[in-house]
Amino acid sequence: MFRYLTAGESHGPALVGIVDGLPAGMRVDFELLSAQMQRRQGGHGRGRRMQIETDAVDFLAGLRGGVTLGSPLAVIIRNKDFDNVRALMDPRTGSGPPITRPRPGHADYAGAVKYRHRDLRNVLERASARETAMRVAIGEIARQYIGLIGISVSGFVLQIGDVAVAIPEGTPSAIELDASPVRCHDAEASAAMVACIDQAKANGDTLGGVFAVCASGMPVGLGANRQPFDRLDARIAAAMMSVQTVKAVEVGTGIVTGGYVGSRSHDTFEPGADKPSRGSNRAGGIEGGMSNGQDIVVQVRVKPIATLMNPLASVDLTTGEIAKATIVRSDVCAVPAASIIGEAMVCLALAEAVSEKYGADSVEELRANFEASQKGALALFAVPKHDGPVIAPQG
Ligand code: EPS
Repeated sequence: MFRYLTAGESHGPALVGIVDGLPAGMRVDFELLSAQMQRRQGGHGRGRRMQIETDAVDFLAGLRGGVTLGSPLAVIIRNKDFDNVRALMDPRTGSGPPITRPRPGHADYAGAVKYRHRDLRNVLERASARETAMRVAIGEIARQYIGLIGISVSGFVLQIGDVAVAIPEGTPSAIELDASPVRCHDAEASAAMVACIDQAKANGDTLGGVFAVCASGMPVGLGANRQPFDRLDARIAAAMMSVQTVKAVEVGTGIVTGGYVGSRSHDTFEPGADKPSRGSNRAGGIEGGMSNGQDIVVQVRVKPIATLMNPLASVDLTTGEIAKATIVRSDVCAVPAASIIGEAMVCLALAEAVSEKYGADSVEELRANFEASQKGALALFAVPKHDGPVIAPQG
């Protein structure tokens, strides 16, 4: 089974990832990997840290000659900023003055109490979104894996602050998205989003927003309705909620259909050439916790970053007295980066589901399992052609 773990502090020596369950014989495209790493580092509104880091991905195990061996993949991204803060962060000798004024909205307070840390740095280092660099690295590996059976995944920005665009009909192209400083397909909205970020920066404030992730080329039947967390929508929602700053996930048109009648909420079946087609995709590609063959469409809402240059009220935990929250170097807006991280999380969730359904030790076996499954699904619908709608048997 495909599974993964990550480790690493924001200003520690490195981020580390382990991916287990990839089939042998998969050629890794390193150019696509670096392009994705650069996309995560970009986007208008990022802070100075991104001028220090280059997020080069190295492999320590699981690959030979650029091809997976079937053994666990070990991945490392060194933090260049570690050289600037070695005295503070060295795993053997690191120490420094404690941070004691928790930022509202950050992990600082809950983490300090949970782990009994008196220095909030011991919490914020792992809570920082720096670790998402590793998620994007292993998410790109997952994308290349699910790409073997024709699935593609794209994330893009729909809203920053109060500047919003409607979700487009089709998926915007990578060229369109790379051309936008905020990864939004609409040029006019992109310019307004940039202005909104600049204004927030001038105010010492931060911004959140909304991004979408679409997966196309989906086979029917990824995920399962056997147990609660076998469900694909539950897993994708959990994967998205695991990203720092994410506060809400919508599958398909879930938010608005909550206020609709049933006749306006579902996707009708229509007769098709070799299988039924659908009148719409309100379900966002998932019914009963299983992919239904339509594109998976998820919209994700991201809160503004918790570190404000004009900080909110807090309490100094060492004195119990009122104080301004700690200011540390940070970003003004990371929604464009979050859209790339969201892509990675969908790729990772789908990789788990793909390995469950078509599980294979080699790419060859994966392809054979996938083709057999597709053939079997089509055979199921090899019914005599007629003009009316396809009627499912009752009961
Ligand atoms: C982050 C704070 C900032 C961001 C960081 C997330 O880091 P620093 O304190 O080093 O300036 O830049 O994001 C990254 C480092 C990254 O690679 O995305 C936080 O507190 O969450």
